[in-house]
Amino acid sequence: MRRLFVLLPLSLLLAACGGTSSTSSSSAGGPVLQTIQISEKEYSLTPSKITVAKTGTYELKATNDGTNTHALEIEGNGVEEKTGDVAPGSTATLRVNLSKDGSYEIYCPIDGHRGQGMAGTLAVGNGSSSGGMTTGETTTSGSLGY
Ligand SMILES: [Cu+2]
Repeated sequence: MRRLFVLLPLSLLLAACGGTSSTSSSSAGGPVLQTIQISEKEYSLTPSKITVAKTGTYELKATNDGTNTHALEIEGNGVEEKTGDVAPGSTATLRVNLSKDGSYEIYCPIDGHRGQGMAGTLAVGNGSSSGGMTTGETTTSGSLGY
């Protein structure tokens, strides 16, 4: 028995829901989508605002460009991972699976450095992702006092 698959021009559909076509699933330990370089020094992270388009596995490559020991931690949406101490001039790589859209905090967990400015955000999705839901447009239903 044979079945004829009629391939319709699906480009519109795929554009609308492009999430599920890939054969390599994005479960834990999937391929690294992007390595993000972060420079650490007293007392800042550069860049401090990072945006990536979609969920998945990322590597945060923290380079200590300062003169004190630093480290890097990411936290949010159920994720909490951090590097060990990173000596001045050294680099540490943190591999994280960011499986949810949203905002994650990145910061140096050492000795109050976070409060002194070694903090930033990593946003996943940002409404511009091709897969997943668009969270930008919320219909305000029921206007008050009509
Ligand atoms: Cu630090």
